[in-house]
Amino acid sequence: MEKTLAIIKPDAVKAKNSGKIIDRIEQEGFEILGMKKIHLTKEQAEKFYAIHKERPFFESLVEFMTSGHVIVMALQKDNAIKAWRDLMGATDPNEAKENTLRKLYGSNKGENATHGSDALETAATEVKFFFPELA
Ligand code: FUP
Repeated sequence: MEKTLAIIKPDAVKAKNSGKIIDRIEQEGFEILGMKKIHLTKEQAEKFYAIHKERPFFESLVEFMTSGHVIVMALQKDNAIKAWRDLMGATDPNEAKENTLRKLYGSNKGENATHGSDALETAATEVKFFFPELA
């Protein structure tokens, strides 16, 4: 069984879409190993997204991710990393498939409702970042 890190981003929490997203996670057969609602500090967001440090959108990404509460979750399922990314849909909600979370609840490439780890190594790092007890 694989683990991945999922985040319900500030736009979706503010819009009161987190319940619907968590329901979908359970319906799709993920086990929620850990879950907490937190307000990221600037330092946490910068560290979490350090890989994007040189990208032009880094500053707005950090600002957005610290603009309100997020819900972070450690999810488990067979092929959890791909399964969660498939359920989220493409980064840009306008390009995401019908019925994916980003299509349903995202607004644009920045405010796109959810985050998911993109590979085994990043999933391990990201789960440990928020849930060291599960690593
Ligand atoms: P994803 O793995 O689908 O979350 O996409 P990326 O790793 O490419 O991007 C990570 C996050 O950076 C996105 F979720 C939102 C932000 N981003 C922007 O704000 N603008 C962009 O043009 C691309 C990404």
